[in-house]
Amino acid sequence: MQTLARLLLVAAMAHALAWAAPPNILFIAIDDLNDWTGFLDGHPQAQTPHMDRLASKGVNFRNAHTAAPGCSPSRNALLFGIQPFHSGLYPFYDTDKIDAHIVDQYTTLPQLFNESGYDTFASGKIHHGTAWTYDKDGGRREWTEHNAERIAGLPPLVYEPEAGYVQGNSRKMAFCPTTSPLEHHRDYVTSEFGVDVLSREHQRPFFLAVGFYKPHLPFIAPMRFFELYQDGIEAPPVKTDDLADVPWPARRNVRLNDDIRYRQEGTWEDVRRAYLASISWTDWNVGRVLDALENSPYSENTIVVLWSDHGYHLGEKRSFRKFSLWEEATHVPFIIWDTREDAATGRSTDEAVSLIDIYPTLAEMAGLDAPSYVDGASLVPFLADATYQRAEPAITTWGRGQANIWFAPELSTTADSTDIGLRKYIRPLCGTMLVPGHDGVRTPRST
Ligand SMILES: [Ca+2]
Repeated sequence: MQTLARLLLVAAMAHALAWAAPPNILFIAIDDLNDWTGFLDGHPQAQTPHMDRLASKGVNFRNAHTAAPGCSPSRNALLFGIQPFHSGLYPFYDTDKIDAHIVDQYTTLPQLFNESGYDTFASGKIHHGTAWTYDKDGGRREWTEHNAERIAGLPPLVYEPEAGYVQGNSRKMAFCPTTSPLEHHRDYVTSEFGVDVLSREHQRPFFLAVGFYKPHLPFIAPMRFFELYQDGIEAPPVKTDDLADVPWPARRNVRLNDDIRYRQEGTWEDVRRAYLASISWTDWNVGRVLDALENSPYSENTIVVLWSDHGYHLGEKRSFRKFSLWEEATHVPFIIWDTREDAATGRSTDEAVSLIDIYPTLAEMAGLDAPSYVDGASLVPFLADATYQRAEPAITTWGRGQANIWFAPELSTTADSTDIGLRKYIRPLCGTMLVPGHDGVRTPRST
């Protein structure tokens, strides 16, 4: 008994130490994943058991929106911690192509952790562009270790076009299985890197970023993930007169040229099947990393955050891709699981939040001071109480002067917005931000 008591005491002390130590961060980035997941109910056939498991353990932000519905502006906003309308980073920039005088004034999220005593690891797509990192002159850096060389050295994947659909000989516009070994897929290499880092003994807290390329185009995945979707694929409801009552400013978001080809060729089902297969492939890779975390010594002192950089239309609102201010393109999966909690079970919120909130949230959770310019609001209150309500809306910007303001559902259902399939407004900002609570429904918390 004495031995048992001592063991229990040691275990209790270890638990207390785990709480006292800076938390590790597992930062899971996904490219172009909309709400077609089990935990967001965006498509009835979507199979995402691993992400669903994560959602069941953490807080599922069901009404989360990107800062901008394109890879580059979304990731720049999230990683630099600043809204496009404050930084000017509206368009598509490869991260290493942005003028230094613009971004050198900012500190990226991984840089903040690296400069605060963390070892920082990355694999796959975190920033947008061929540069893997944003390191400033003078020795400031983001990553202690980046897995770039392994990914750059991979052989081209072999497609099986007859088992899907490919536009011509395009490598990008392909919607079919691959026959290459798993090890040739970039996302497999990234999940493998995540497993490797989590299996190491770390002397310092770590920030591990795994960035999955799928389900971004081409919609390709190993055959086994296509086999999950052999039945007919349910099409999302698309009204034939869906755009008839959409105001002109909003019609600028429509990309009919994207839509026509698939309608004429009758290939929407192939495209949607391939998208779902790519999602399940991503989910499988996410699962590998989550399993490694849960089987590691870091399973009770790590904060997991999973996000996608924006959504995807897949035919809704007569559009194929992203690049719009409609919910199909702005709504994203977003989960935070703090493994330090003893009883984290299945909480979710419908409050509108933004991926711009990640920076201040992770900084606060790790006890770090975010730079004063950082936009967004910490989501820590939601982690303590998922029924928390806040005044701040989520703002999605697409190009200068265009934005959508997202509120919690109870604040945003007007007859007009419901009729046109928008739950909120699209209106030009004209250089002036709309004030939270501008509709008079709710007063900003700060006043
Ligand atoms: Ca993207």
